[in-house]
Amino acid sequence: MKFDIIGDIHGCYEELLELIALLGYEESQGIYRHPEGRQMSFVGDAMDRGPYSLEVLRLLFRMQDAELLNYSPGNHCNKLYRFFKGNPVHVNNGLETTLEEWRALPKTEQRHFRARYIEFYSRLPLYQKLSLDLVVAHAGIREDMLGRPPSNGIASFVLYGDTNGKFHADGRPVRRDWAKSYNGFPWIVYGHTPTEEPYLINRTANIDTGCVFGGALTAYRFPEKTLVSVPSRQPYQPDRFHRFT
Ligand SMILES: [Mn+2]
Repeated sequence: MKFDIIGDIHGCYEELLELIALLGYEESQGIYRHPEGRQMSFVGDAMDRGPYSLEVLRLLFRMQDAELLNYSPGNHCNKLYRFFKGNPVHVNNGLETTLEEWRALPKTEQRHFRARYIEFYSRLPLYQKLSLDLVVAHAGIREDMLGRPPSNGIASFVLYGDTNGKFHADGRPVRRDWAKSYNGFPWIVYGHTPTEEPYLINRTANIDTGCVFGGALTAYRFPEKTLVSVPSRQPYQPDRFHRFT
């Protein structure tokens, strides 16, 4: 099986459709299939901050209904799930934009969307083991975590990354670069931390090129290990991009 792994979308529906077309997928009744049988995979964080979070999610729901979805959640997916379940969450960091779209729906559609999202999320794996040599996880994963039973430690790593509980003065978490010391066999494709260019090191690929911050939406083709991207239509916010050193 060959895969096209797509980075953090964050509501950038127009760029997503453009990228899917550029990758050669064809649409029929809202479902996207590749003539050569390739499959899409997503690193998560489909929603929040960008303009069309609900449309992105509806596309993912249809793919899930057609049993063609390879998707594992990011921290934004997890927070929306907790909100819809009625748990107390801070409505910030882009969740407010998704909720604004959702609250604009008629009440019955709101209820239906919430129930569909809860079902969507509960069916997702923590990370995707797509083949012997390919794993997709939102913020990455360490090799020693692969194959271990799910735990809070693994869930936290996969959703939020390799953080040490410390924060910069502006409130951003201090991010540790697990990929720099990764020496495992499977390729790990992930997102979560926006960078100006895909960050490729060892057998890892961070493909969050900050589409919602005016960068690009990027796909990593596997096993070819080539990159395909489309430019963002959002305003460029240079201070939102991380620099791995
Ligand atoms: Mn994220």
